[in-house]
Amino acid sequence: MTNTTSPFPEGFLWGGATAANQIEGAYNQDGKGLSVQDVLPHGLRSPRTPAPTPDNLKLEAIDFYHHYAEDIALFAEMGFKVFRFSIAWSRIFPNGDDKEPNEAGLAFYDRVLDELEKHGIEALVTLSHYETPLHLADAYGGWTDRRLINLYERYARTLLERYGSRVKYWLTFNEINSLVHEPFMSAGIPETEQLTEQDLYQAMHHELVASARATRIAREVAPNAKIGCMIIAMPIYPLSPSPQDAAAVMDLDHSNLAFGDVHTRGAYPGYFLRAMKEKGIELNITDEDRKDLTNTVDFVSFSYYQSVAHTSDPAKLIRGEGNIMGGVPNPTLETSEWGWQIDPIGLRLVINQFWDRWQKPLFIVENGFGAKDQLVDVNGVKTVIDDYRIAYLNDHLVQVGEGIADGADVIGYTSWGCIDLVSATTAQLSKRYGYIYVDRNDDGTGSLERFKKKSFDWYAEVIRTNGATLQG
Ligand code: BGP
Repeated sequence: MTNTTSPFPEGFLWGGATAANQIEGAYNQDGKGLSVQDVLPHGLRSPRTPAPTPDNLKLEAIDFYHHYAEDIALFAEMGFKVFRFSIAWSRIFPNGDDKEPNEAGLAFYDRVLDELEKHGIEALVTLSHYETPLHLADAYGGWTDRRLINLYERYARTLLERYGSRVKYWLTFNEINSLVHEPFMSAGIPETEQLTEQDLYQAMHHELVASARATRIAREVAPNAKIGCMIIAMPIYPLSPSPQDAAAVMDLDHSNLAFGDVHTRGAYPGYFLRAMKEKGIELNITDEDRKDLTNTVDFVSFSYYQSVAHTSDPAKLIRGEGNIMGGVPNPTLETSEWGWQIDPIGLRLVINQFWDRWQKPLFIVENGFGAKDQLVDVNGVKTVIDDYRIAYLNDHLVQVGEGIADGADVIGYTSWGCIDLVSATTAQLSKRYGYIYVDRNDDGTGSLERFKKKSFDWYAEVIRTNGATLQG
């Protein structure tokens, strides 16, 4: 049945999301330094390489660096109200600790913003999306080193001063709760045998302080900017109805929610302090840190791809294939080709949980279906008949509508990989999310030509009708 009235409020920010390392390419052009992604040719499937290697698709990615105008025009054709992209830290500060920013890098994002403004598309900028400058990983040990707070502050100030009047929505760290699961990709932390949980949680603290400082700086230099945190949302179901399983779920959920709690409440919650104590971890938290943390965010953003199950029974604690959070597979759900469990209703659950808990506007900044696409010829036009993607997105958006009807203040939705890009976990191009197909293959061949998929017109219609055409 088609909705006749849409639950989506007027002015809802429809759009798409990307990250610099997954689209830009031009990895060493115009003064850009290396980032951790330039030495992760196979994502999380194999260790870093000492230097960039030709099998790393991210070095060229989809060459957004030279195709941005064409791509943004296609987003505008779909009616995007907002476009999420990240700024590559190493394009601005090539080593991360340089005294002065790289003007050529800054100028590139000026051009991107010019193009967005031309089409009336709002920018949603992530400051740090899995792209820590490689020098900060190699010479500092990434975010385990407290000095990164000041280096990030300099970077954030540079961006907020330069673009603060043009960019309204900012995210400080992509999926900040991934740090404890994927330290190198998420936070430039070398994964050596010496790495301890103490180091990881100290790094988490450094990022939380840095995030709060960015908010503080925004208040000073960009008063119209809205700052959000960004976390992986993952509903967790008890594998059985036993109270033990329910308690295990609560503990695991807490380990995620802590990141949102600090960002929205300005201090560590009791359950987190208890967990640190029980792990024997003593965090180095200064009085200045505590003060910084009180700079809380304007909104909460999150990615949502899947839910997981959890159990207190060690024998049943099997790690699923899913995304970087792992989790026990839920026997009631189907999975994508990459083992990610598909659960639209889970999205309504997290919208309600986050809204009830934090009472801050919510922005869904990632959601989507990674699948293999077949380019076909329809009446002489090349396209992809991606009904599976349309079904996934439709069903999730219907649940966003349900969450809004439940009373949650959801301000926008940017589907992940609105144009095909290089996958973060597997570094493949064949794991496609886009409304726009990009002719590039896993072996690096391809013309980079862009083609509209069936979902392109479908999403344009959803946006045009503000969600009224979704099939509930
Ligand atoms: C999130 C990341 C994105 C993105 C997405 C899909 O965790 O923030 O960068 O890539 O997941 O994951 P993948 O690319 O591995 O399919």
